[in-house]
Amino acid sequence: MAVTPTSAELDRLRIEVPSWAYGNSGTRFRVFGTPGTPRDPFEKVADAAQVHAHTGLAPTVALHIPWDLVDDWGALRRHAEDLGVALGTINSNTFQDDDYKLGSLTHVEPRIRRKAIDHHLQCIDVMRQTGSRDLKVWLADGTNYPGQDSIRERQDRLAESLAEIYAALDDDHRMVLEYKFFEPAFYHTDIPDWGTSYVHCAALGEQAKVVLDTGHHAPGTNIEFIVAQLLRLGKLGAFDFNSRFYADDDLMVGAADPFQLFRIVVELIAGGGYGDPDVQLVLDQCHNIEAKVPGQIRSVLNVQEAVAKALSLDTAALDAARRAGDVLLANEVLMDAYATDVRPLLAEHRASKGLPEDPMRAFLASGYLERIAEERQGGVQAGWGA
Ligand code: PSV
Ligand code: MN
Ligand code: MN
Repeated sequence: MAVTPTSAELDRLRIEVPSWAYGNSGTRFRVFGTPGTPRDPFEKVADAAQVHAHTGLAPTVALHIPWDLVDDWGALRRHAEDLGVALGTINSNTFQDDDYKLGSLTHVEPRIRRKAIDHHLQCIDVMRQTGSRDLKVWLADGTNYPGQDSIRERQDRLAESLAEIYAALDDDHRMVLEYKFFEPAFYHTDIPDWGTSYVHCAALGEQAKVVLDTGHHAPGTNIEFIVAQLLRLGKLGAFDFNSRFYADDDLMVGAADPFQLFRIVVELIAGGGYGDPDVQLVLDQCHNIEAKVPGQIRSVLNVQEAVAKALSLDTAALDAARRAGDVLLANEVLMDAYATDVRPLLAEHRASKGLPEDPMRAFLASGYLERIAEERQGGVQAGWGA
């Protein structure tokens, strides 16, 4: 009962990859090194370009400031373009500085808020040079103990700080505001959920949108509901894709729960967000034990499979079943799409675009990993603790 997605429909998929996925990462127990780890942002972009070259799905690379600071943004931009990709979202960072121990944009001290706001203004300046549209704000702000600070006053300070940053955006820029229900703060976080992010974005204006990171919810949360609601409100600006078993695990998207990913994409399509450049799909992952470029290739292919399955949904049959109140049939139509083996179709689709039918095998056979292991000595950690 499934339908076959068209080539044009499949072609609308674009996934941004994060520069930090190519650096070494780990847990607080250990960071394992990987041979060939990039030593600078240029090498991270080169690795990201491999993902796009083999999949045709990942044309932009998100950067993190200050992890990816360079002297010459024009040179990094040209380097990316020469390799067939572009620089994408600029992520701010107010979580690795002692000054931010008790907060950044929400901090009780004006001096610290000023510093955090200025950092975001610096990021906006970087965006002008990289040609980036989106400033992504994720804050580690929050408290660990009841009574530690005023939840209400922190919201007011947050609103004020965000307004100053928002006012500095160019007309073609956006601010995308991420929420997370815990960690590193454990009692409360200042933007714990989509509702809080939405409230701030709505107050800021049209250029502010919510970021939904799939790993930032309590277990059991119905994420596709949030997708449907934010699309309905015109406020879903971006996804950070990854998957989790327990907390914010940042594992490969589609690895822990491919059915959840499918359900999310079904709502994305139903709400008109699929293929809409205003709903940016981004990976936010770390590859602690697996090779990084193949990990990214697997991830974008997992998203592509979920999209192809969701595009296989017979929406007319689903609609008819829903109107008839036929619960079992509606569920069956949905599950038919999920059960469709889209791999042959996707292999054919890739071949028609001059891409390898099996991007993973093609990349592994290319010799790239061996070459970077030989050429790059002393790669750095992906920012965490660096
Ligand atoms: C921390 O939870 C985090 O994973 C957020 O999801 C950000 O998007 C990311 O780090 C990069 O700053
Ligand atoms: Mn994220
Ligand atoms: Mn996260």
